Amino acid sequence: MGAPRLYTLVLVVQPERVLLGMKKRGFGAGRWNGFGGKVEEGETIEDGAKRELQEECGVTADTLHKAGRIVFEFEGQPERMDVHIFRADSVQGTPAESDEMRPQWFPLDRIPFADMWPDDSYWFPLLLQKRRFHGYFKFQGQDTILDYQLREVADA
Ligand code: 6U4
Repeated sequence: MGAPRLYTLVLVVQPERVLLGMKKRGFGAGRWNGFGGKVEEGETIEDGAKRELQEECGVTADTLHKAGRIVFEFEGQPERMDVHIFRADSVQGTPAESDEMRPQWFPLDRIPFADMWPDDSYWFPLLLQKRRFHGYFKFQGQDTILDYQLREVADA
């Protein structure tokens, strides 16, 4: 099995609310998620995260905080995803719909877990508590978690 491919995921979290985007096309379409995508050649992971946030919902983050790192494996698919997850506390600009995402703020007590990737229910509480984590999730299709590990770390 080769090295996993690098991806980013950014969650904008404010005291009462979190910004999620409805993925309109491609991988994970139909689910609410943070903003992110593949890290491109020649950019740092953090720069890739900021770029995707800007491209997908039109806002700019000055500072990203490392939140976690999760490797995803999909049964029968050779390429694993190494997703670097960041938290942004403040952003500049007003979230706007893009070709890929329809952004919406959700109150922290009404996060739409039923319409998100199933792994999010496991690690979102850690992210909201500003605790750092490393994880691994093995999926069958896009709905079934076959196996997982999740642990807190001192440095994500
Ligand atoms: P293209 O369409 O090739 O330009 P790109 O925007 O670079 O794609 P995309 O949208 O395929 O990448 O990236 C997938 C996004 O979904 C990344 O932000 C990581 C995220 N993601 C993948 N599996 C996930 C999972 N199980 N749980 C989760 N986010 C996941 O919360």
